[in-house]
Amino acid sequence: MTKPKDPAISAAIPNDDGLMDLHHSMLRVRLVEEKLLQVFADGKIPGFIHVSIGQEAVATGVCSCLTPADTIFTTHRGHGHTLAKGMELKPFMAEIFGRANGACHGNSGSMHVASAEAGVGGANGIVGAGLPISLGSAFGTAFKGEDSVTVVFFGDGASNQGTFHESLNLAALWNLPLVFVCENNGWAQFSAQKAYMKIDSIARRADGYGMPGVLVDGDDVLKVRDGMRQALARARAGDGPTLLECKTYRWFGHYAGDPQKYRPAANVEQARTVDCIANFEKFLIEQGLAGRQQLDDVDARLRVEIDEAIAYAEASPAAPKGQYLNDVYA
Ligand SMILES: Cc1ncc(C[n+]2csc(CCOP(=O)(O)OP(=O)(O)O)c2C)c(N)n1
Repeated sequence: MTKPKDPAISAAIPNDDGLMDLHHSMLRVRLVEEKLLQVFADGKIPGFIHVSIGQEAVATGVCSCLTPADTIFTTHRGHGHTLAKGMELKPFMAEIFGRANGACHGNSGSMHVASAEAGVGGANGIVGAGLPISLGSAFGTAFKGEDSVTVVFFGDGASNQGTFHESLNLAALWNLPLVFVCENNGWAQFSAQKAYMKIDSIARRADGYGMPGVLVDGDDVLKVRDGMRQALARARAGDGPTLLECKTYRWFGHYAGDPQKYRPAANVEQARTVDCIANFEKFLIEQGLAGRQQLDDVDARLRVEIDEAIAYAEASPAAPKGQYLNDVYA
């Protein structure tokens, strides 16, 4: 087994195969979303999509620490979280296309996709709505004595919703096995963070509710993993929730096709100088863990897998009208 060249890194990271998995997961999310942008522009996807390109280290860093029994809840910008948690690509893609063979029979589309098998409790188009739902999920597993953990992803904008504050308060009070992951990309729709909140770091808010608030570099997959591991250990030991803030950058607009007239071009350029995947590839090569050709091969295999998933989605029948109340839980 190849070891990282730097002995300090080698001691901290005993399993180099795990590192290649992290690369695979981040690159898969990026390539899937790049493809989604193309097919969306071609008018093949109903509704809106919101991509997380540039933010892949958060999804991968967090989800790589979880087991299939753990459950995540995500947002309108949730493709990466869903795939990194283990949802299969073909039913995912068919769902985004609104097809009957999709994971939710074409009823959910991009913004409400869910998969019980993969432990994806659901995306949500209502900002901040995942937080109280995750509270119920964590309460349920704790009540039944299971040792699984619930994780909820949300944005910096969502941290101003009442649901954020109510959920953190109750989760801390009840010592729930829950990790709150704030993916802070500096923007909420068309507003920069400093236009809607006075503080820089959302992690500081944890103190007000009696739980640890941890701020990590959300563009470094290994740092996200370190933060997540600590939060998970706390949750699994019955010590309660953690607020993990991952600072990252939004490379594209709020939604696919957003012309971003409200955003200075320099801000977009600056965001794109921070590339979690390119940085991680550099690290793998420098540490002697992968060669350029090997990484290019991963890229090529992923593109084949993605093309097959698109073909599967396009060949799937459209979701029949009139079925929309079939899977409603009441
Ligand atoms: C309750 C509610 N208010 C407003 C909106 C419109 N809206 C959709 S996404 C968004 C911004 C969310 O920002 P953030 O939570 O930071 O997530 P990001 O888009 O940056 O991932 C807003 C205001 C909504 N969908 N739901």
